[in-house]
Amino acid sequence: MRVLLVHPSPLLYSELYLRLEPLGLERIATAVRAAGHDVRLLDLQVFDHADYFRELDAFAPRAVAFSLNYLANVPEVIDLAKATKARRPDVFVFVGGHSASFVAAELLEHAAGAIDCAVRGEGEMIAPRVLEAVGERRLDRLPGVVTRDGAGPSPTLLDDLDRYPPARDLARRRHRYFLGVLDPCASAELTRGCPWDCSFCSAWTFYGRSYRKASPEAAAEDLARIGEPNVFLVDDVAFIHAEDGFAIGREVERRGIRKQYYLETRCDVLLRNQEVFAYWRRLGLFYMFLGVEALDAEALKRHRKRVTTNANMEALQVARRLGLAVAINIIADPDWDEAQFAAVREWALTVPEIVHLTVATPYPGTETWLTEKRQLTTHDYRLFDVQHAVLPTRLPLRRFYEELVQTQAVLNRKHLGWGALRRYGGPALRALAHGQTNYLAMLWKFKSVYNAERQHGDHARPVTYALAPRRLVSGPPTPAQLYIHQPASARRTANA
Ligand code: B12
Ligand code: SF4
Repeated sequence: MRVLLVHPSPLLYSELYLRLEPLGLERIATAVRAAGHDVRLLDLQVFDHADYFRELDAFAPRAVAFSLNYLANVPEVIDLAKATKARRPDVFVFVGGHSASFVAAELLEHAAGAIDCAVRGEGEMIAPRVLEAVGERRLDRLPGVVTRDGAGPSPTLLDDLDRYPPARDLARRRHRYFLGVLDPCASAELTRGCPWDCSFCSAWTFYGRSYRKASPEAAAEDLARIGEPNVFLVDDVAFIHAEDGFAIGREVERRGIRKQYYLETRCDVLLRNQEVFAYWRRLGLFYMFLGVEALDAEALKRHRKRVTTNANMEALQVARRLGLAVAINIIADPDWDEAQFAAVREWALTVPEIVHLTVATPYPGTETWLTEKRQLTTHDYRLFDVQHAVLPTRLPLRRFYEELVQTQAVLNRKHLGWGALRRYGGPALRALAHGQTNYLAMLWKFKSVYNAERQHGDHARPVTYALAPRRLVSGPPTPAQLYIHQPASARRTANA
């Protein structure tokens, strides 16, 4: 069967700093190919809708699968599904991915028949089974599958991360993938899942707090296959267990793989496992993202970050000592006033790190979606991208965005424009010599992307598709309310 896998367009965030390959779809592609299908992949981050319709006509797929990791992409995917069915009624259309998993039933409602099924959970095991069942009634008896007629049992986790290495050969225009000065940049996954449970995050609810790892050999083999000189390691929290990081590192060293790496981790993990990060520094670790989230103890507690402000600051010192470029995130609450923004600005100016801001957003999949008492001010999917305020703001909305953008502008002043060129002129020129212009192009884009007027104006757009209203819970949420993949403990109780 001919199968077309589609990743939607970029959102605000990735218009500026980075653009990354659709790793989830590449892994699914391997599984679908293994089942004997003819697969193509189209990434709308680097192609446009006209390309999609051309591909639809030229390749004439029997099935089209959309990846929906981000809520803000929901309207685009629904409209593409409708246009697909209007143009080629026989095409089987299905969706899956992180956000699709949390709003599966409402996607089917919005699509009014244009989406044949939504798939909850990881895609590698189930996608081939969905294709096998196309046109049959048993579709909604498959694990994780939701149709307008019913839903199958809970999705099952992939038992072995080594099994379906990403089909990177399917991603065209790979030179468009980059991460700041790491231009071009590929992605790879060494581990999957997160055992923590921060209240604002949906990584743990998706994977049921499970944590799996690739074998050192398979992880190194995958890195060796990558043509690009730079790699984004997409793990939620890198090197939770130092011994695993060392084991992969030794395989990387043995094979003489030389790349520059970006990874994300927690401050307490960096503090605990400094040696493994120092080791990876020698292997090429260049750039690190640390989830700081808040500068005060009360907010850290509210986010259930399970880390102290002191540990966060110590971790920054360690990263500096290791000589790493570091980006951190701070969560801005819509309740912030001018003084709170000013305090973050002041702090951001005193530290060398790239300080990035997101807006506290209860979205489906997070615990706060079930527990945050403040009313949502909008249900427009497009605004659930952690760059818009979906809760009431203490400041007038327009003023809130002005403060937000002014605070993000510290980053612009320190790390973009001429300042960045002074610091990274060498790598930027080397990239340019290889025809890579993604990084250089981003350096002067800040004002067109982060713009108070534009962000404020986004709230006035007509809403065609709106998120279903929340059902708040009074006590702690149950596993059934929280998780896509049920945690092992909940599975044991259910089976007892
Ligand atoms: C890498 C990453 C990114 C990359 C994007 C890469 C890309 N091209 O897709 C970048 C850095 C750009 C990014 C940005 C953002 N991200 Co992000 N990101 C991740 C991260 C860390 C890993 C994703 C990944 O590659 N995983 C590995 C692959 C193999 O898994 P996967 O893509 O999820 O695919 C699997 C399943 O989802 C499923 N699947 C996927 N597609 C399909 C399709 C079908 C048909 C089927 C059946 C199954 C299926 O099967 C795949 C294989 O198992 C996740 C955390 C996580 N653990 O998922 C957050 C995460 C997805 N991001 C998140 C957020 C909030 C964001 C941002 C909005 C803001 C931010 N500050 O991070 C921005 C905006 C996004 C944008 N489009 O601009 C949230 C999602 C929130 C939500 N529900 O909308 C997550 C869960 C992080 C979190 N802690 O909450 N992100
Ligand atoms: S924010 Fe990080 S540590 Fe917290 S649950 Fe999400 S992935 Fe895990």
